[in-house]
Amino acid sequence: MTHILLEKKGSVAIATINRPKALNALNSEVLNDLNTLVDEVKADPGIRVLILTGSGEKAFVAGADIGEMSTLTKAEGEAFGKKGNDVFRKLETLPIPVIAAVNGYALGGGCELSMACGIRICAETAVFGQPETGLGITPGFGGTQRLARLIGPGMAKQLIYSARNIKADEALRIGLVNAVYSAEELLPAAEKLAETIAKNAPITVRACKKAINEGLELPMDEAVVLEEKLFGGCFETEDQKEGMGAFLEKRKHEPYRNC
Ligand code: DAK
Repeated sequence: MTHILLEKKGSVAIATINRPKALNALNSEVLNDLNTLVDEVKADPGIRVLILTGSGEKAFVAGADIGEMSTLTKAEGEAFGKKGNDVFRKLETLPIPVIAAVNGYALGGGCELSMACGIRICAETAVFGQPETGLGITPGFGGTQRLARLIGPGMAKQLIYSARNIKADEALRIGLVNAVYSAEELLPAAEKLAETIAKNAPITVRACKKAINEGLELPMDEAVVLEEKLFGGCFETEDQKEGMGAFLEKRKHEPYRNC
């Protein structure tokens, strides 16, 4: 990968989008690297949680690359949108949890990328927004869909139609992020959260992600059936036996082994 740095700390992987001169804007190369990243993380059974952040002090991702997009034809624009949507969907459906540590601007495709991660926390300096209507385009990497699902259609419409950027405190108030930290505390907080998640039984954490993501797309009667199946699937795993056995024996469980 040319524009993504990948570091492993125990069972937590930290991926940093590293194109600071363009505020980590998403060009085709970065999208290709994101695709490779998801493949690599998925293929590594030792990784239980992925953190995604941006390099430098200013930006998480300042959007899709406006220079690259400016000359696209209609057909090329559609293909660029598909490329972004495919890789964001792949990230969203990665079986393990993904935490976006938003360290600065998360505009356009950057806000959309953070929303494809299941959990968002940010620095006080973070700025979110979907500025596309001010550029003569619509949000093209899932923004109209994920923002409306996350913060409700009324607030999503206001932000998208107005192309207004919002700061971290407003993002917290409307539920776009779960927590705000000082810039220095952001990554340690993301790592602490990731380590807490990584200590729990991995099979069940993955099952919970699948249940929430897929269940939200289903009518409730079908969603609870999905939950029942995933719940049933946890039984007879080594980790379920150890977790419940430890409780009954009044001892701390051994580290979960992902089996
Ligand atoms: N693309 C390319 N380069 C960018 C960029 C971007 N999105 N954002 C920043 N840069 C570059 C700047 O051009 C500048 O490069 P040099 O001039 O130094 O070579 C460098 O990063 C530093 O930026 P600034 O000098 O502008 O830094 P400031 O601190 O003054 O301002 C800023 C920071 C984030 C407020 C400003 O850079 C800015 O407004 N950036 C653009 C933000 C933006 O509008 N983002 C949304 C992009 S649109 C679709 C597919 C995808 C999408 C839509 C449709 N389909 C195919 C349907 C997605 C669209 C978007 O994401």
